[in-house]
Amino acid sequence: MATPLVAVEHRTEPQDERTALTKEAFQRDFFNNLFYILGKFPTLATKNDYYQALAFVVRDRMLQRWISTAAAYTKQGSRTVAYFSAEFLMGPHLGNNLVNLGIHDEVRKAVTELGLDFNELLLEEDEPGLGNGGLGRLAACFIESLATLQIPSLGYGIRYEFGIFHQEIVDGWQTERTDKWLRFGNPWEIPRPEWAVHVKLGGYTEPYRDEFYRHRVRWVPDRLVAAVPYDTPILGYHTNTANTLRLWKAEAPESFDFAVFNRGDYYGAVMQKVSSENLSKVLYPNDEQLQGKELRLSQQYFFVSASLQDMFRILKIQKIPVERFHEKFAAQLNDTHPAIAVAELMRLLIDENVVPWEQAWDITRRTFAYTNHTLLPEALECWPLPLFAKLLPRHLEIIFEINARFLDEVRIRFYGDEERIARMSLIDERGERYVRMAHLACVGSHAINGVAELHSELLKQDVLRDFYELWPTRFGNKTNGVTPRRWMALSNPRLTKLVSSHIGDEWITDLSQLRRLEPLAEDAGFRQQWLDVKRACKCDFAAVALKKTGITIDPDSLFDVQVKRIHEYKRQHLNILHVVALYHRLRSNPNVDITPRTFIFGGKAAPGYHIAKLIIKLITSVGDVVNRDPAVRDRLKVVFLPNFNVKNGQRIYPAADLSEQVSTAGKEASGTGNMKFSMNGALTIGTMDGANIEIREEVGAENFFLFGLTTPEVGALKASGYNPANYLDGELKEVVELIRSGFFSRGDAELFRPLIDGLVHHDPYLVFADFDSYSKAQQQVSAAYQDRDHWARMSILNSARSGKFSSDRTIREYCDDIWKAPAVPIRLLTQEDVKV
Ligand code: NBX
Repeated sequence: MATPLVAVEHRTEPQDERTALTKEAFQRDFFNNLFYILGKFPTLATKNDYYQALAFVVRDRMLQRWISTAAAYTKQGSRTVAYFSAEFLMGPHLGNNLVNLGIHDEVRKAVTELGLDFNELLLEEDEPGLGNGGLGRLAACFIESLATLQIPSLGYGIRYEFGIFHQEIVDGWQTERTDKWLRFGNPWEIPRPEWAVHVKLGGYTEPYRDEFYRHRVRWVPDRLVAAVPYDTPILGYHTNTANTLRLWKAEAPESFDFAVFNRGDYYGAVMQKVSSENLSKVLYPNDEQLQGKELRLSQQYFFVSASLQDMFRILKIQKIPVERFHEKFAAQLNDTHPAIAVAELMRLLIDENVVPWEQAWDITRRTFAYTNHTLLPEALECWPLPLFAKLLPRHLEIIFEINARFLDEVRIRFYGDEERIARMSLIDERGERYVRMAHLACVGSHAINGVAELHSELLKQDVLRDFYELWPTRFGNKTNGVTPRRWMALSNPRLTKLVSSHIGDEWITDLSQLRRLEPLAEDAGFRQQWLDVKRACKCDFAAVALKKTGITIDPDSLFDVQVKRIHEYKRQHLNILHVVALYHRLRSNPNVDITPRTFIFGGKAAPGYHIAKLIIKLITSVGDVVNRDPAVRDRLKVVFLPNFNVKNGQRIYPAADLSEQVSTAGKEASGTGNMKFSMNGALTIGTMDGANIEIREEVGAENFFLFGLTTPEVGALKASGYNPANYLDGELKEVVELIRSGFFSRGDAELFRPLIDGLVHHDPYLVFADFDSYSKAQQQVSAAYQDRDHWARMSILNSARSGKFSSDRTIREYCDDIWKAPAVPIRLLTQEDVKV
């Protein structure tokens, strides 16, 4: 046997010969896979075939961990975290699995030696974009941290056939194409049809007496859908743990559709099959905006019911009585999307396991905890009662009962306060009746948290104030984090190498160790190396930008980046107004001395969000003019990078000098992009919002460009009757007039009117009120960037002080305070161990 290439001190026992970690074995298996799995030989093989052949090389080397992990948890009946999320924005698996297995560089060498371009193969992976933005990506970071911390856990969600749409820019406008990520197959998942379950929908309920003459309720559905689990292994970094992401695919249950209901009606049966499959067909592309569609509620119930049934199956295998459900499982609700789980667990306990109400309620509350991700009122999920009754008649009854008992408790605590009762009710009865999912989540959970200090405070003072007054001890904060494996080690190998060469590599699992870089900020040689790394990343990104947009950008200009979903509250329009102001300054005084900048934007707008789409059009239109104008002499460039996703993000964060985090104070729950930028050495220009506040606290006010109104100031200004027109003077007025005149729209003065009129007359997110302060902060940025040496110092300190924002820290807090789930180290099994 050839000698192993890899230092594998984290592995407690050797793999077998079949999955050896040698260059020879990698190469041998690569060609075997091409031949035996893909049925190709090199002349006919596509790049995607090569990617898949490599993916299977890696997958084979994960299975020993995966099987050993499952075996250990099953045998020990370990306490398990179940992370319920309608979204998991995983991003490409191959690179991350290579990093976490500790074989990235060795496999790269093996592939390169075969004459193949390793990076090109990695780019072949169609990323699973099963999420909209921050919330879905947070779920992905969390399950990676859970595995790294060796916590038994399952991610439960939906295997959407089409993930978040693919964005193209056509004539400056966003257009959407479906995301066919499964087109060439998915080497990372294993279907488990043997564990499929049935999910009921619709119909009616009826009381009956069982064989012991007990009062029971029967739910007679009018539809059944089969939920088939597809499992993906989630590796911890340099551990033996491989946890599971279990995503449900909807299928038609043969027996039910074909035999019982549609005898003789072949066409009808096929149609029913198609409609069943619709449940996991497509991810709803709206973030922070409720759509109120029946299919969306069906999706939520579908994955929640399947997951809870799966948890009962696991209990049974491990011979744990249902009464101990909450001892086996800690279930986290990622926002209210899975909140129907509260009623579903009650139903499963009461109706299907004959547990008495009080005990079932106790189990349910001890099982669930709820994370809120938004303060925006339009994002709070409320389902019209008739729709709810039609789809989930039994759950509505259960919710009414939960509500009656809950409101009794409120009545006693707050004697005579009928207004409070109406405010807190699970049913909104102010007009048309709605089920309030956030209230259901609160009532059914033993812990409730926000995702940054400010956000958690505002929850208590505002959105969930009544619940806080009733149960203050249930409320807490868990500031978000991101995984340094994907967001540094994988995406920024140059920085990783530089950092590790000075402080070793323990920072990858203990990010607080980055603090040891602080003294190096005073070392001129280190600063130069740091700047060299940043410049190389900028050059890489410039090549990407050129390829994707045709725009040439200068790596020595300041890369000023705003990438995130397009939203009025995130204020991409504040940014572009400032770009126009700079342009105006340059045109008015061609000799003005400005710091050359490249403004980079990226992000998707919800397809029905017209103003957001118009903001994209404004950005691309300003870019068209500015990028072509010789008077600007390449001192300003504006790039809109299409289809911002995890893959593109991995190239953008390392290349950024300046991170734009400019939401109206009090609106962005946390942000997580802000953390990725800071870790990779970008400085932030930002408001006192979300986790920006904590980033500034960590990195130091002197290394952060603060601007804008604070949350209380926003409140006061709005209360006093905000009139944006009052701010329309000086440079801002000239900027607005320039856009209004049609200068950026080939003379079409109507094109941007909805956006501009909206700002002048309403401006709900106080763009005008913050413009002056923003513009001044940007001048400080420009001045600071002139002193490259000082900028390097600030950049190093941003990274060195970003340790708090590792999702490992966040997950530890969830484990300690909410889940009470200890680590379970995994001993690798050999094939001998698993023989029957
Ligand atoms: O969750 C985001 C917040 O806006 C961020 O501030 C925060 O950092 C992040 C993680 O906590 N929320 C978010 O991404 N929401 C959605 O994507 C979303 C998706 C569907 C939906 C509502 C919101 N119906």
